[in-house]
Amino acid sequence: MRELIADLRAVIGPAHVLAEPDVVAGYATDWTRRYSGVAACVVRPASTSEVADVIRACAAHGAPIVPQGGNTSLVGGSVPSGGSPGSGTAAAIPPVVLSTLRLTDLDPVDVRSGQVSAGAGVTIARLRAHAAASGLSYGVDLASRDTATVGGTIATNAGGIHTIKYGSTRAQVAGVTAVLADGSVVGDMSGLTARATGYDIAQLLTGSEGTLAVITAARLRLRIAEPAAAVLLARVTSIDAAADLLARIRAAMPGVLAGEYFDAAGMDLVCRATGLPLPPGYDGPAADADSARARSQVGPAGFLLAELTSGDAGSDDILERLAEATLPEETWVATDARGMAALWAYRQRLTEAIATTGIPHKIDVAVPAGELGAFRSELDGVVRSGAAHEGEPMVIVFGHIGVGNLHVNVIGPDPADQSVDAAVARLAAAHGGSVAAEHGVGRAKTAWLGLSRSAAEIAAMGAIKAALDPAGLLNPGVLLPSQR
Ligand code: 2HG
Ligand code: ZN
Repeated sequence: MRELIADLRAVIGPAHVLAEPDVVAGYATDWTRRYSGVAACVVRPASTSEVADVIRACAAHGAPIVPQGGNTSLVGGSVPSGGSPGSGTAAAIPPVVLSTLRLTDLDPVDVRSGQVSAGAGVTIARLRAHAAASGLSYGVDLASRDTATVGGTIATNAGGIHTIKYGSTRAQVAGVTAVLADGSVVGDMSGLTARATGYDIAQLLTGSEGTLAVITAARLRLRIAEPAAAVLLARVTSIDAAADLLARIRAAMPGVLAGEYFDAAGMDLVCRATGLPLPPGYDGPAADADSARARSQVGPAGFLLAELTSGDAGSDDILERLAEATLPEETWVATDARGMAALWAYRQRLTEAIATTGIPHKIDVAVPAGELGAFRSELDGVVRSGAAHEGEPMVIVFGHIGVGNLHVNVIGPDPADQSVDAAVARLAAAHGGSVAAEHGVGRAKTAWLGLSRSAAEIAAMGAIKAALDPAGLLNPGVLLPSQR
């Protein structure tokens, strides 16, 4: 291992090979603290050619490589294995974490093509601000925007709050530059849409979770900016009522930028944990953890949040059109920036609020629109029977209901016990859903891939992996069961 570190220092300079155990441990632990592992060191290359040099050096020593962007993965996809749930087989040499955070080049926006070239380490917030300065917008936005990176969001095909309008990251990717396991550089940053020259490597790498190559830069499509003109928050009696209300709003409005759902238990928790004021007139969060937990067992009521764009119409027109959607009695609408941010805060601070209660089980699934109600009503029972634990677990469901993407958060069961995660994944699959929606498969869900993909598809993915990374060096144990 000492020789590996010396070789890495020789190729990218000693300052960018971090080997102090405390520092390495920080990179080897994920945001939830549920997944952590062992790494030989952390490397921070600053260019595609340095990434290639690092990969060649690692390959020469047989050292696995774990690519890492902002380390906001919630499924253990950006940290090495080592005893956490779903960890891969340990290799002889611990993996090297390859941080992309110094790949920060951001070209001027190409207004003619409506595209921009960005380094893998550029954050989504920086990219969005850069596009906005040219009157354009990047179609992906998510709560972790200040930390999540271009490379990481492509690797996981991240979704976020605007998927209902612009699609997931896949729809924004016009090209990438990437380094393969043998150190060769592939990709096409021309951004040409009219191009039919064989396999589309950028699309193959989108959602490949660092298992086929390390993405170092991307050519991204931008959209004409459609600023939010109103945000609506409505109390609904069930998740089905939320989906129906969203459908009515979509029929009545020119543009829906976001359609989000969260359980009433989530409103309780977010207000209690962050001190946010309640929406005026709402009958208040449960005063203590026990009543919040009790409310979470019922799980019938929740909130729909919709973000709307006006097209050419002004906000008066939006309010008139909203009236056509027959809104519930308890509905709050904001048309000024501050009011809109205040309504969004209930939804966007949920992850942070849940993190204050301990280490949650986070199960990101997709469920067909027609199955949302059945899935939600069976969920609490499935969670209760799915894990051995003391006391009642707290279940909070929220997510991007406009695309059927739900984040099931369960607090209570031991973080090391995966039975509750498996039970929820099986429930989603039983309702025709997907075991992974926008967070990726990571280390957490490799065992359940077969619930959403056929044996032939998994074999085809394995064949692609074996062809591009025969030694299994890139992110072993993530997405596909480890070959090592
Ligand atoms: C969100 O939609 C993120 O806010 C995080 O995908 C989801 O914390 C989660 O479970
Ligand atoms: Zn999400």
